[in-house]
Amino acid sequence: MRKRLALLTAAAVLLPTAAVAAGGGFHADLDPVPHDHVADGGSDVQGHADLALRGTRLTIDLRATGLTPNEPHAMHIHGELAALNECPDPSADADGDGLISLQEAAPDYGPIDVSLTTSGDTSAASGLALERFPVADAHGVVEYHRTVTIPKDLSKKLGELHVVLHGTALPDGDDTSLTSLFEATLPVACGTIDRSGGAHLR
Ligand SMILES: [Cu+2]
Repeated sequence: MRKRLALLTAAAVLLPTAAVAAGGGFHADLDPVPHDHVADGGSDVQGHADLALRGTRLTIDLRATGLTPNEPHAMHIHGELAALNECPDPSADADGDGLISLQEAAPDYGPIDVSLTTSGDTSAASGLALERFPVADAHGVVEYHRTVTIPKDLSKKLGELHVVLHGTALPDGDDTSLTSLFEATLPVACGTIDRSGGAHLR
């Protein structure tokens, strides 16, 4: 009996290490994608995502502020090995309009891998399913919690990918709602997914 108890204790001590090997905890600090502040109406989206991976089950806890209130915001995990897999810097503004568009940012952070929708499909096919993305509250805050299944090859690369939030109402007449696909897809915040320390595991 005493021997079994000792084994159980040893297993409990070893478990956190095993969890790291099989997946583990990740996080991403979401910072504004650098736009010209006149061009984007002073968008300043910041946030944080905790990601817990167990096999191919990924639990995402995300909170972001500064989003266009009462509007849906597309959120994705982006990246591929062929892309640079970094958040875009001001040099990504190829056409010089002061905004880094979806197309201009793609070479930096790569294509959509996971769509952080609130229900249903989470593949790249749902990348623009705005009716299933979280809607910012009246204060521009999005809180998101969901566990999704991701492709196995992606689960192995999670620590090389990015979380990107999209959508801002530009100061162009109707500056309180997303009136075009350009506005709905404009990347507003990006964060590198990094492996968390053991303290973040749960
Ligand atoms: Cu995206």
